[in-house]
Amino acid sequence: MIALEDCIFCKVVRGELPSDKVLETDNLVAFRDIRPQAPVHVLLIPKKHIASIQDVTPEDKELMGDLILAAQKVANDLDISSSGYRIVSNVGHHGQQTVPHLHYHLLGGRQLQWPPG
Ligand code: DGP
Repeated sequence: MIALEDCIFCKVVRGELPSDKVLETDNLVAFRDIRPQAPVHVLLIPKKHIASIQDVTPEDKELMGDLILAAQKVANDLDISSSGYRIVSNVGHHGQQTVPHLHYHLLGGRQLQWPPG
């Protein structure tokens, strides 16, 4: 558990850390990853602090749907919807999650490989 005031993505939400935002709504923000792994690499986060997908509760159902619809909109806006893309959410140690605030990575703009390793 980390204090919310120390969470870097909560700082992005509050505008205390600069970010290259591509979309913002009442309940979520989408911004470019600081270490892009593809020509398009956007992070989609809920404004509400949720540590990971493992911490989602039934009350977050609508929010989780909004994140996927936002990812679809960003893919359209950034012109990767016809070429295709990947949405990934890393969870915990084996998932190699490094920031404990739920986020979806939206990756596209090049041919991605599978399996991810
Ligand atoms: P994960 O390893 O799945 O928890 O992904 C965290 C991602 O967050 C990683 O790709 C790098 C990115 N990241 C970390 N700190 C910052 C930051 O301050 N700004 C931005 N834009 N991205 C960050």
